[in-house]
Amino acid sequence: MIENSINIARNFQLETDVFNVEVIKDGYINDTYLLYDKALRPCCVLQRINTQVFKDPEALAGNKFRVSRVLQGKGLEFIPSRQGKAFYRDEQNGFWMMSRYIPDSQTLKKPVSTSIAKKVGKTIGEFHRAVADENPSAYKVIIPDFHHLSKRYKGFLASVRNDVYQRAGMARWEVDFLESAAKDFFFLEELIENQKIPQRVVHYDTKLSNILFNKELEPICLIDYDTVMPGTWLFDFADAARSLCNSAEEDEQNLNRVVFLNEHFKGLKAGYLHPIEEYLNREEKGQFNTATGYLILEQAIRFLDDFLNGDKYYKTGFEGQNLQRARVQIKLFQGFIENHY
Ligand code: GN1
Ligand code: MG
Repeated sequence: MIENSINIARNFQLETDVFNVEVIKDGYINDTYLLYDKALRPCCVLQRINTQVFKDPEALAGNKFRVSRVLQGKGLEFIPSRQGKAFYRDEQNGFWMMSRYIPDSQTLKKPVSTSIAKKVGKTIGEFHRAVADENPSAYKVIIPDFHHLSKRYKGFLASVRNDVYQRAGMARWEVDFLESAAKDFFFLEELIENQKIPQRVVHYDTKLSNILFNKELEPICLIDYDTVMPGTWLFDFADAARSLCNSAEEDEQNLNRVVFLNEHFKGLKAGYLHPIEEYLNREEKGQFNTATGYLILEQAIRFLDDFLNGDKYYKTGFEGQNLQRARVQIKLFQGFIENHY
C-alpha cells in the first residue's frame, strides 16, 4: 500500500520525490496518506476517493478545485496530475487526488475549550462568507439529499422492516426512539423546499477534525471539500455543533461520558455569527436549534441504518461500532433537547 502510494504520487505535478508515507486514519470514507519529501518533511496529502460513496468522482474533483480557487489561498490547494487533470486514475480504476500539506498545521483532539469553540464558529462563518457570492448551481450535487432527514428516515424504516442482517433485534430501543423523535424536525424541509431558507454553497462536513490549527491554536482553515455542493448553511453550523459540543468521541463506549456542552454551543454560535450574520436571512437566523437537533438525529439514523445493512458505508474497526456510534448520537440528542426545548 505504501509502495503503491509512492508510485501514485509520481503521477502528480509535485516538485519533489516522495520518501516516506504515513496512513492517516481519521476519515470514515476515503483512504488518506501523508507523504514526506527527501528531508522527511510532510509535503502533500494523497487521497483515494471512495467511488462507492462518491459515484461521480469527477464532479467531486471539479467542485474541490473550484472552491479552492474561490478561497484564494485561505484553504487547501490541489495539485493537478501530470496530464493536467484534477485527479489521477490508476490501472485498477482507483481515483486519486492530491493537495499540498499546510506546514505546522494540526487537528485538535477533544475536549477543546469554549474559546476554541468560538474560533471554530468563526472559521465556518468565514468559509461561508468566502463562498457567499458563488452561484450554487455552478457546483455539482455530490450526494443527492445528503441532509434530507425524512428521506433517510424512510430508507431507515425499510432497513428495519427488511432486517437483512437480522440485527434490528439488537437495536429495538434505538429504532423506536428514532422513529418517534425524527418526525418533529421534518418541517425544516418545507422551509428549504419553499426557499424560505436559501440554497448556498456548503461544506457539509464541518466536524472538528476537518479544521486545521497552527501551533498557537489559531484556526488556519477548513479542509476536506468532498461534500462541497449546493445546500443549506444551517447544516454546516449544525454539524459543527454535533461534533464540537459532544464531550466524547463518536464511538464512546461509556454513554455517561457523552454530554452536550452548552457553553460550547453558545461560543460556536457567537463565533459563527460574527463574520456571517449580515448575510443570513430571518429564517436562517431563527433555526439554529432546529437544525442542530435535525442533524444529530440524521447522523444517528445514518449510523444505525449502516449497522442494519451490514456496515457497508462507514469504515468500522470493531463489531457493533456503528450501533455504538448511533447510541452516542442519541445520547447527545437527549442532552441537547434537555437544554434547548
Ligand atoms: C463521514 O469520511 P469523513 O470522516 O470525512 C461522512 C460525514 C459524517 C462523518 C461522521 C461523505 O465523513 O457525513 O458526518 O463521516 N461523510 C460522508 O464522522 O458520508
Ligand atoms: Mg468528509
